[in-house]
Amino acid sequence: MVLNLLKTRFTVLLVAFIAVFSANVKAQDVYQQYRQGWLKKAEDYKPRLSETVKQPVSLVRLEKDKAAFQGWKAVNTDSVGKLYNTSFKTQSGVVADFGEHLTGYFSFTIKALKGTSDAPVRIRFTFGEVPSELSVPFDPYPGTISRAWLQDETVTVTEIPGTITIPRRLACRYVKMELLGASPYFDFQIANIEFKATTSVLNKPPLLAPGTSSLIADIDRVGLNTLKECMQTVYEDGPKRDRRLWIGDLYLESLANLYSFQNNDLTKRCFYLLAGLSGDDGVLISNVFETPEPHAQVGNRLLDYCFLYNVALKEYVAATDDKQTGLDLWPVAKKQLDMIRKYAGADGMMDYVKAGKEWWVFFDWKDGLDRQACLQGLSIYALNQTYALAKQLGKEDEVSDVPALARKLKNAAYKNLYDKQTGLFVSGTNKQISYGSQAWMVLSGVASKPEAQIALKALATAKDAVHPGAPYMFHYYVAALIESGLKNEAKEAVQTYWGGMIKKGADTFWEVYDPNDELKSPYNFYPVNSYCHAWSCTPVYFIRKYPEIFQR
Ligand code: RAM
Repeated sequence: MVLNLLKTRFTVLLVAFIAVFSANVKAQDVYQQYRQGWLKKAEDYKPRLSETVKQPVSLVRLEKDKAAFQGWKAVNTDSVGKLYNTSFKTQSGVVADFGEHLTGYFSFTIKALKGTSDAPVRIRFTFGEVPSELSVPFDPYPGTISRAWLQDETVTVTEIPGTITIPRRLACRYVKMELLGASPYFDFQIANIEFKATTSVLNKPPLLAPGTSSLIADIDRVGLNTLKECMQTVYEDGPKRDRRLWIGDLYLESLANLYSFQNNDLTKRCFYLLAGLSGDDGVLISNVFETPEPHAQVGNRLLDYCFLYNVALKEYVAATDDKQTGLDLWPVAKKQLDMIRKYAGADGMMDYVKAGKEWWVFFDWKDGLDRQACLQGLSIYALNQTYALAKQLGKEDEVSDVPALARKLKNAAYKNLYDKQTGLFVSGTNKQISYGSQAWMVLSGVASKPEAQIALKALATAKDAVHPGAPYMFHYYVAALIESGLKNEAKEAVQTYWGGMIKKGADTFWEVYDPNDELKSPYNFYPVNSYCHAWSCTPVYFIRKYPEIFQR
């Protein structure tokens, strides 16, 4: 009897414990009540892709040329008819040029020319965004990211005639075709190759002002191409690589989109998707994939990107007045500020060393860049921008500590990072001078306008100043020039940097571009760089937002 009573008590306790425990497990998801709704909205705003069938425009030969980008150029040789009308056995290694960057699906048709097909045919196709991808051997592969990003695909055709579509989505302008195996007892030809190109861009952007220089018009056109190619069912970072949504890339793409294609539903989708796939602790994950099920790259937490989500959301709400989206996602924006509160020291300086140990603090692909000033500046910027968003949404009372915190960080930055002697901002224990530090000290408002102008101008002659490593950082440098009123310098910087890519033959802008080192790669192998990269599209934003600077 006593035993029975004890047993019953134990069972009741166990059930109660399990109930409390599972409630706690669920309570750990800070967005539990919103998450499914956000993912549903992300799905609702998923765009339909437009499809256009494209044919190659010519055959080209790849030639070594010291003057060409990365040492390789494509020279027109024949019309595509030559490929179609001649035995493929005599043409192994031929390269077709589609004349423009395309993202989508590649198919080809094979037909017998002579005899009966008695064995399979094997062809290796290599797809390249730039000529070097078709010229530099991929193996032995020295890269630090997957070899499989490189777009070489071997196809074995067992039935002839036949039309085959390569299942993998590809991004390229050029395709090289090499014969790896064929029977000596029959002959065949490639009868047709084509590309089904996809994008979610449907609109044409407004025309530039009639007086716009041809260089600026070219930069705008190539920027629009870059953006269009990256706008698939999310804002991808690059259609060749990494083919996914990163917060930093989304920020710059959504700005460019606001002033061009105005596909605001895509922006909305991306905000909801990132929110829906954030961690249970409410912190955003830097990048997400759409298939086979939407999921995040678990564990990839990038501190600056969390802050930029807020900035991007604020810009979007301000430009579209879509307060509903702002309100839906306000809990996410509010939550990201916790990381600023966490690392802000009593002296008003962000503990960048600790943050760097616990997070990926990115800002640029640049070895040796000291990120203290960048992090301090972006933190101030994100606080102020999030407060502006709160004001738009009538939520100021929920972040009432923010203006004082922003002021504190700003005063501390001025006190600790400004060198009055040189007029430049320094970063870290070695007092490093960099473009990034000046840019973020200007954008955050730590520098007054005259100080900003002095700092940005002083960079040109500063010994050992760390230059931007990628167009991503260059964006913030140009934004700082504009912010400080250095309009001519801003125009000059866009013309020199992005115009430099145009002069080297870019038809889409690149992930990495160092004018002094064309072979630079964050992945130790430049053919795996992305040559149509979202964050490089931002001249579109600058040119169109500031016509008085760029369209005169
Ligand atoms: C690379 C991509 C992407 C960028 C991240 C940080 O994988 O270039 O665009 O956002 O790094």
